[in-house]
Amino acid sequence: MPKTVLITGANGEIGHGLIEALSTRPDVRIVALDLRPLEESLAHRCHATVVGDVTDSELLARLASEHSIDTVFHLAALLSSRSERQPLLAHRVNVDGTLNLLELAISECRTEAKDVVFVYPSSIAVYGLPDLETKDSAAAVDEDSYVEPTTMYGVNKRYCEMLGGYYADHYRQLDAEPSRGHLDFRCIRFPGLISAATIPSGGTSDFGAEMLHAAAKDEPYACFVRADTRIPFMAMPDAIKALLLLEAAPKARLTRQVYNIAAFNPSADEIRRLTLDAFPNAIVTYAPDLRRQGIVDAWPADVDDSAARRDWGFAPDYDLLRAFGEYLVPALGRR
Ligand code: AKB
Repeated sequence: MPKTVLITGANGEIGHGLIEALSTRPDVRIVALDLRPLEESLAHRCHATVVGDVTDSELLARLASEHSIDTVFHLAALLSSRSERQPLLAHRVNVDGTLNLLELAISECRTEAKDVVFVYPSSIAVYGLPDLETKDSAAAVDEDSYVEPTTMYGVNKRYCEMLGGYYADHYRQLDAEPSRGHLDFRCIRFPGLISAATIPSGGTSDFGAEMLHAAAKDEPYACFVRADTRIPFMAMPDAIKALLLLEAAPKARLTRQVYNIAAFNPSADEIRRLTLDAFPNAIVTYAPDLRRQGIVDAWPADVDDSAARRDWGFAPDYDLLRAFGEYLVPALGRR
């Protein structure tokens, strides 16, 4: 029987790559949900496309009645900068929306007596380093250190990590009869992601991608963080690879529900220099936005992803130089 995979936020940065990767698998039927109609290049790859809002529980109930969901990739979210500007909307989408999807998944488990894998993208935004001295001395932060988010987005992501753990391990624990189906919650804390296919919106790690895409379009770019700002980044193909690896991993191999993954952690100026190497006429200046700077200064310079490498074999294909030389610059040149 084909496996039915629900992808929320399907039109987003990660959604594009995930649909392209999953649609090559004959055993997978994709149900794509997004606020906006799916681009035609993606829609024809899906078994069904639904235009709607993850906060609409009636819509989700109808969706669940029409499809027997086996796996959920819940990508829909407002990112960190936009969440700071619209905190109540962020909570509604990032938390209430996730609660709705967890309820949809656990209902599938209980009514069909099957396990549903729920893959959830969290973020380095759950970390809150207290000051730059601590950030510089902390080196690679593991999953259990400095989990003190300072943004609405980071708080949302941390809460939903815990909510997923509740639905997986403790849901309705006072019921007389335990459910025969279980929700299998799996979570990745993503670094900043850089895609050649899409320009991010609403993130605070977006300076990396914005700089490169502006240069490719021969537009000047004023970077909103300092030149020495350093956070973890990853090329989008490795993010997609990680989601698929984690989803497919035997549950017995997993020693935790929430995993860091890492690839490279350049400073903003290292990104600028590689951008200028690729686009010599680019004009990249610095105009730090002290408020947004404060957000990324609280994020770790690097994360420890040894658990992901040990438990489910994650290893990035792209380091910084390969990401630019073999993925970003060639793809942007073609675009
Ligand atoms: C953001 O910048 O808000 C996101 C993230 C780091 O999770 N890209």
